[in-house]
Amino acid sequence: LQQMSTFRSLLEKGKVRPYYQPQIQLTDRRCHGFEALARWILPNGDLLSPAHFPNALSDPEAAVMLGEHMLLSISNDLLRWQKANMPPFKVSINVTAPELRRGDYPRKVAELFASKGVPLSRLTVEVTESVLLDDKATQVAQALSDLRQMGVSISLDDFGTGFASLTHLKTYTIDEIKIDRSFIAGLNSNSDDQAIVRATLVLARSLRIKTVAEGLESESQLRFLRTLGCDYGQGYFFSPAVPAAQAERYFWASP
Ligand code: G
Ligand code: G
Ligand code: MN
Ligand code: NA
Repeated sequence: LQQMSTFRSLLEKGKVRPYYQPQIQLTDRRCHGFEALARWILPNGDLLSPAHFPNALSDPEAAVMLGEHMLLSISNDLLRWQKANMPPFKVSINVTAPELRRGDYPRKVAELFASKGVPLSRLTVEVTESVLLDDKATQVAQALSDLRQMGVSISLDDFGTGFASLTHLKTYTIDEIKIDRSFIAGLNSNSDDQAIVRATLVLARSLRIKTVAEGLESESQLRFLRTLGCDYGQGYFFSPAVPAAQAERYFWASP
């Protein structure tokens, strides 16, 4: 309980912020959008990823708090970018099962974006397959379906590492899959990884699902993925996640 109120005050003090990692269209290297990644800014200026937040992703209550905080911050950034006449690029947010289980998530997202005057088509919700396999899978599926009807895009994160990926592509209406970085890492050396990535891209294209390669770190990975028709790339080769102001500069500097 004490830890929860500590986490809440951390969020309220603005110590946790979305950082934005660019997603680049591989054909022309244009900036297509950004994935928002939570960063805890420590007193000495160091950044902590949620993987190291105490409880943030394992405790349902903390996950809900983090999600609300991220969504509010992202909507504020989107509004500011809209006022600065930036083109309507997309922003992705990572969403967990506890948030989607609650039933009121789509309505809350809709109300927040309506209050800012930001269209819901600016937002992509990233879920992992484990979210789809939640105990309350029916509620989760309903929430995703409602979000999509409202104009939010749905992205399947860490694709290929979970269970029954192909069933999910059939059951849910998915706009995008993110090929897990473990497959991208081996692209230039491992023929199994090449085969998996190639097959995933063919499958996605025939289902008219967009593809993002995660963890893109080299020019040779970029060439391989572009040749095979992968739509977007995200990784240190382009940029790590950066603060909102730097993301804005990155966007304007991109082709
Ligand atoms: O950048 P990286 O170290 O942040 O991310 C570590 C893990 O934390 C990844 O699995 C990423 O999806 C997740 N993550 C990053 N930001 C958020 C967030 O705002 N909400 C949730 N639920 N997960 C996040
Ligand atoms: O699980 P998810 O894909 O949402 O989280 C993204 C994670 O990948 C974050 O921890 C982010 O910092 C990390 N990441 C982003 N780009 C790269 C990259 O090029 N290489 C590696 N190794 N990790 C990356
Ligand atoms: Mn993600
Ligand atoms: Na991922």
